[in-house]
Amino acid sequence: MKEYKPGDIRNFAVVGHASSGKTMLSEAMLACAGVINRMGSIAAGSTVSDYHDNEQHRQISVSASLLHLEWLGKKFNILDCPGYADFISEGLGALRVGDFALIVVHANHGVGVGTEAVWKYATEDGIPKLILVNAFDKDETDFEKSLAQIREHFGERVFPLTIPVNPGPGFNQVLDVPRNEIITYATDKSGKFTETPATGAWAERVKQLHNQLIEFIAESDDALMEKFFAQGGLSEEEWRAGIHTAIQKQVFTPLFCTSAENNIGVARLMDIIAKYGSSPVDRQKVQGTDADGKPLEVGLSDPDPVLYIFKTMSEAQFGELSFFRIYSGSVKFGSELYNTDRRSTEKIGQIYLLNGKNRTSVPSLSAGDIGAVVKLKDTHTGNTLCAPKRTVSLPKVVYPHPNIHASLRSAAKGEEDKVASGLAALHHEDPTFLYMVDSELRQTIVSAQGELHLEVIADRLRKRYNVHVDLIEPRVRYRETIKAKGDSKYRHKKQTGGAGQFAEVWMRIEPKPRDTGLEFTQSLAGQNVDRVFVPSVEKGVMKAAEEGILAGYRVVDLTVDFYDGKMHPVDSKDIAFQIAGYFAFKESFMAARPCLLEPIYTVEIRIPEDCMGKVMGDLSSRRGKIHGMDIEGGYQLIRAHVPAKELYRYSSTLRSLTGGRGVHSEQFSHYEEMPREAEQKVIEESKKHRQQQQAE
Ligand SMILES: Nc1nc2c(ncn2[C@@H]2O[C@H](COP(=O)(O)OP(=O)(O)OP(=O)(O)O)[C@@H](O)[C@H]2O)c(=O)[nH]1
Ligand SMILES: [Mg+2]
Repeated sequence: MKEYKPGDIRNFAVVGHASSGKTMLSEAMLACAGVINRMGSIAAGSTVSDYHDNEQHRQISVSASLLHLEWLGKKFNILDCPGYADFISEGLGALRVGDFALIVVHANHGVGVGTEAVWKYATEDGIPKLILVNAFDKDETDFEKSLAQIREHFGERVFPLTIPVNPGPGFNQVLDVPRNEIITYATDKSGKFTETPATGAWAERVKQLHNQLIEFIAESDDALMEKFFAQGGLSEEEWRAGIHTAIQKQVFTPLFCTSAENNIGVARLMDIIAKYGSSPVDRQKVQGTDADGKPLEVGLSDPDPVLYIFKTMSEAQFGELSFFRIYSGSVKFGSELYNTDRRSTEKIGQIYLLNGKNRTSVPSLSAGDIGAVVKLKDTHTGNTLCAPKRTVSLPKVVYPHPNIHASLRSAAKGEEDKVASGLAALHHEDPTFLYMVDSELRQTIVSAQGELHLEVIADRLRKRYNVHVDLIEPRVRYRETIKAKGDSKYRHKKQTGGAGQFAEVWMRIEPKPRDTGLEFTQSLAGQNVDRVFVPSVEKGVMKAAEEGILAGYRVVDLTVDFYDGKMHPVDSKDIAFQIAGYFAFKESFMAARPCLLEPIYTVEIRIPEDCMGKVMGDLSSRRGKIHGMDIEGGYQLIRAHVPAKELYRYSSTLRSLTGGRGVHSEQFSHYEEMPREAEQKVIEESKKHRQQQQAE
């Protein structure tokens, strides 16, 4: 395998809204470069990139795939990312290690939420963007309209380098602005093309665009600008030398037109990427921190290796694969590197170049390149690997919080350990998926980025770890409390068989303010009850409070006062007072106007203004109370308090109410008394639940 200098490497993430043609574009690039003889298709599940079962049967990308090829002597490392918002972590990792973003927009559907999101992320990562408008072979495309819409979103400096000449079915010609030519592509999907000079109206059009392009380029460099004014233009040599810098500085954002499906327009895009695209040399230095957390710069030409792990994945045929980008030094098979985040040493196993699932083993890779390594023992997504003598930690990608939750139910007994280790491994692989074992309600809550993400996680768990699980609605952590004072004089007496038991507990309870928990006191006077039984009574009370009395939820916000009782010289003992305390508490609780409290969440919702009506209507049907509204960057912000129960799968509802444009975050706020009807429902359900458990 050839070694590539950093300047000869093109690392880029192919990103964009769902189903815009990113995977087909990647496939077309592989065909152009001769990596594959013919293009596969999404329908047949035969693309190099979408090789996982769950991608093939859903016909969408679920994980980012690494592909590589050589074009005009340059090595392309392509990261084909999923467009579904649920799998945004894949795109975020790829954008972090890419030197530019290739943003794909579907010619029929235009800029979508997914397009805006990746634009924002690429901007935050400080990498240049190239836009590709795809599927010009479709009916009813309109180049001018697409361009105008894209400019509306991303600014007037979006500039077409190619324009479709004959859009619609049969589309195979584009006007090439830098070359002043019409390029005609072969219709056999080989990507081959012939060139002829533009004539007539096209010649006029291209001349005008050409001048505009040269102005952009001149703008990116003072020396070029001076020449531009002195000569009244730039020579071919001059503007070609300047185009790279102009793209780096984003003086303009190049736009291309293609039909990925038919491999039209792709080869010239690859030419431009090879000749003028960003390479690791354009980002020579990255900021990290040393062992003490002090800032430290990692330079491309530093001798010591520094690698960032942007993705890990467990594959049946490989085992655990860790994807990395090298920011300095090189990585060799058999060498040892230090994992700064885990504080452990890793031995580097086989290093691979990948094309989807096809791998080529290489002995080493050097600065600027991207590859994968197998069987690291304790390295996860977001970790930095470096030379043991110079520890570096590169900043981690910040992932969005999961906003959809479900409870994972084991359908078979005895699989708990397998489920637990599977969940831990899946979380390390995909940090946007979280899980929590809720010991109070004996459920495991899994949280993800969307419904589909949850399903994919459950699928992976079943297939990889061979367990039987399904997803159900989580139980809400209700609380029980009282609204009035109550009391009880409870006698526990057992005289049948064996040693007798006797205890009498007199108890008073009364409400306390919200969030103050349960307080146990004693105000015994006289000698009716020996003080040694106080802890016994307390134990009984606490047991009943833990178990719940009304509906099986923890009792809170009240004081219990054990003020008197009776005992028997022989039969009174610890267990007798525990039992009496337990029942005395239950009795006084039921006498004190008991009620349920429900958790209320603060929800922040961001939606386009035209969705206000629908979203507000839906919120009020969920018993939501609005307590703040703002306008921010053309979006409407709503802050509301919504009961936890009503938030189940809210993110899916919000997506469908807003065409995917609405997002929300939720955070626990406080407990509140429930409306009578809702309370009755919870009590009924808990009764049923208990009966079921008893029957089992
Ligand atoms: N007519 C036409 N169809 C296309 C073109 N590019 C992709 N498609 C089709 O559009 C659908 C989506 O294409 P993909 O390549 O999977 O799109 P994607 O952007 O990778 O999708 P996700 O990764 O799931 O977000 C598939 O049915 C493709 O065959 C194109 O240029 N023309
Ligand atoms: Mg795809």
